[in-house]
Amino acid sequence: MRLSRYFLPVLKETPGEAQIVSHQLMLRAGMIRQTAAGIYAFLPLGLRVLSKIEQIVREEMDRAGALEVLMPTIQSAELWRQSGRYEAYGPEMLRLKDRHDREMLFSPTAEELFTVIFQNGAKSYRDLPRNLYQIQWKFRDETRPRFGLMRGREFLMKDGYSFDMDMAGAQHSYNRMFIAYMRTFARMGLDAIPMRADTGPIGGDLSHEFIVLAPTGESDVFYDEAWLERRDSSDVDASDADALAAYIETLNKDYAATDEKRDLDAEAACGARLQRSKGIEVGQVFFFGDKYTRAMGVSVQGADGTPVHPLMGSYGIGVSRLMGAIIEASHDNGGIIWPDAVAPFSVGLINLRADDPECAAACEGIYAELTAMGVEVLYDDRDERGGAKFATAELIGLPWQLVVGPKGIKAGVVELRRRAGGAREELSVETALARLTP
Ligand code: P5A
Repeated sequence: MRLSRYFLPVLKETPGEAQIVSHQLMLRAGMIRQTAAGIYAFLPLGLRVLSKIEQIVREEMDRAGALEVLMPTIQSAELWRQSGRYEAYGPEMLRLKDRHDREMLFSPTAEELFTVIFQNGAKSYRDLPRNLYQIQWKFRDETRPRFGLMRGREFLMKDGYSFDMDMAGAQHSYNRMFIAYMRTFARMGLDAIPMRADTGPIGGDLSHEFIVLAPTGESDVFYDEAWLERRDSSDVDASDADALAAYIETLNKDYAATDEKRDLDAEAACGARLQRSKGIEVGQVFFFGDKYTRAMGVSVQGADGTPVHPLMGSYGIGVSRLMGAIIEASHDNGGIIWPDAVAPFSVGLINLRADDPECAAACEGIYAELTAMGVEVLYDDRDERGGAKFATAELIGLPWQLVVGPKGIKAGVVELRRRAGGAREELSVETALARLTP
């Protein structure tokens, strides 16, 4: 992509409306714009990141055996009356009427809809277990939308729902999502700690929130610092139910809880290892048994012929919130530092002298070659001073900067810079290209 033809409205000044660094940087880097309180438009650079995050979530869900679907955002009030949540949800639910005066709503979550859709395709125990998910916009009329994408009113969520015949199966489904979440966040360069959590309007009695520690987070959290050393979940075999359960049990041996689930005895046992922090909730998993299947009269035929209400769990990831959380975790004074896995482009190619024919020709060659190799390049071909180009490159935070100047080109070298850490190297064009191609 050539920057001269891109849509990248960067801002020099920090917008006054933004209180936290991720919101400030997303506005300054031309990724998003607010269109109403808590509602955002995604511009090309922001959309690329959102799609990368989505894709990682999708790959890990698919790997864990979940099946992707897409449900409508607008749902009928009737559906929600069946579970009793239409009245219970309160003012956070955006309610609408169609031209026939029928009551509708913009989905804040989708337990009811997935429950009836599941019933549609599952009649007997042979049709279970199943796990269905979607990546879809949600609307919650939050009292205090704030911090940009962190607490929006319209936001992108991955929501998944599992259906099992018995407790052992349901626990295994929960565990599979648990481990898939650990992997998902790790791939994005985030340390997310699973913490015992309250269930709120979703219901049930077992729940974990996945929390990224950050001073700007909205949740108060308490944990044993031993947690910070537990990261690697790559070698557990998720298809082996007992091995997975044992792994999660050791994982949860150390104390970690949100405000509402504090356990003072467990905290005393942590002694000096107890930490208190703020955190960003990037995901939450719930087990609520037959709460919805029973309320909505959904059942399948068991092995002995009697009808059974399947046991359900639901699993959410804040896809758009993650964009903010990643920036909170990875930035410096100059701007964003994208982890490779979610970077909007991997290389920023910087032409220091767009008016120098030799320099421009070298850049065109490099651009063509990288593109042909499948490397995502944003080529700064604008007629601007080097200083302005460097400032933009730092701000938008692509993992690599490849700097091409007239002096270097005469000597046959270019400069390769790593955004994280700032290491610089002068290399021949060939070596630089070899470094950047997979
Ligand atoms: C789980 C999936 C649920 O809604 N039902 C379906 C369950 N869980 S949840 O915790 O309420 O939301 C899931 C994740 O969505 C993100 N999130 C938000 N992101 C941005 N703005 C908001 N206002 C917002 N509300 C929730 C969080 O990451 C949460 O973990």
